[in-house]
Amino acid sequence: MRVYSGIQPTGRKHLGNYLGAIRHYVTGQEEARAAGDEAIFCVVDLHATTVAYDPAELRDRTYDTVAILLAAGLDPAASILYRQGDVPEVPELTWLLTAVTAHGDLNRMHQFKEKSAQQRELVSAGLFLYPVLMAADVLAFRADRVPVGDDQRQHIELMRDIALRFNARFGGDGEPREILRVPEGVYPTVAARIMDLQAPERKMSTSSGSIEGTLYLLDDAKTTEKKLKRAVTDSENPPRIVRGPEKAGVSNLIDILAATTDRTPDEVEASLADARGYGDLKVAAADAVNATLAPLRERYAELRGDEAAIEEALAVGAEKARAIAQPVLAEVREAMGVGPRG
Ligand code: AQP
Repeated sequence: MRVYSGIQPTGRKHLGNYLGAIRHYVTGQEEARAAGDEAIFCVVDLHATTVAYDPAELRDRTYDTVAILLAAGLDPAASILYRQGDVPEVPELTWLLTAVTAHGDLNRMHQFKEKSAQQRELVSAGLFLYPVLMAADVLAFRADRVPVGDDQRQHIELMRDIALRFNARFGGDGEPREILRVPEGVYPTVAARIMDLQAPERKMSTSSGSIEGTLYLLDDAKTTEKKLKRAVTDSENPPRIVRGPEKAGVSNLIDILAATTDRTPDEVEASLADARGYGDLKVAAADAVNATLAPLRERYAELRGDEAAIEEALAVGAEKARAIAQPVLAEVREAMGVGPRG
């Protein structure tokens, strides 16, 4: 059972990234370890080049992101942690997979529509091909399970279609051979989509949110508390601490509190049934978020300064990753008739 996931080294990582993805990486690492396997995690620097970016900053953000993953509990001795740009098999596979990717499918991707609308100077071809690069990331490792937040569902479905279409087209006659494994997305049951605190109808996001609406993992405890206390709720009188379609802000705070205290949203609602108002929910959420993130914040401060150690961990990861991806790529090339006969 192989677990795989990737994260962009863009911007500052936020609570949505943590609750929707990073903390499940750690669980995935432990599940894989128990099954005698290594989970694989990637910092996807090539994905980050698909929108306007600053090259020097990309390297810094890559170190920031690796340090966050390590601080959250990823162990490079137990898992494979690598930087996407260090594994050239992946961009090569991306190109090969474009042969079985429909242009129309890429055109339908929500993320492409949203992000292309945000670009001021250039909508790059890379942004359009982003989902194929993401498919290659996972398919190069024959991963079974991909822990991601809810916003990635469409990309995962496309990745599955690409794998199925590849096997059908190049897996031989009769019952097609599974050259590429068809992976499954694994989505959190609570907090799969954390919303912006100031605009709770929109997801918390690196590129499109406001600073006030985004809880950065490395915000200090006071800032976290301030942002949560100012979170948009609603004007229901008397206030009701329950989830509902008309209560996006309150629902989001309930989800955050549930995920950071390992309870269900129903349990959180029950525990606050006698609360005087939304202030109680906000204070409880701030305390829980700060308690959850305190060890990560502390550990990050210890790790981030040593870039040589981070590079060393990434080099080990890249070597292990390439050893897995190379035979997969060789099989893909052979099946597609690319290069010399194998
Ligand atoms: N709001 C969210 N709630 C739950 N999960 C989320 N994820 C992202 N936002 C939320 C999950 O985080 C993982 C990493 O996502 P990424 O590689 O796209 O990193 P990012 O660029 O920092 O993520 P953003 O904020 O989503 O950036 P924008 O909005 O700029 O694209 C993924 O598993 C994702 O599902």
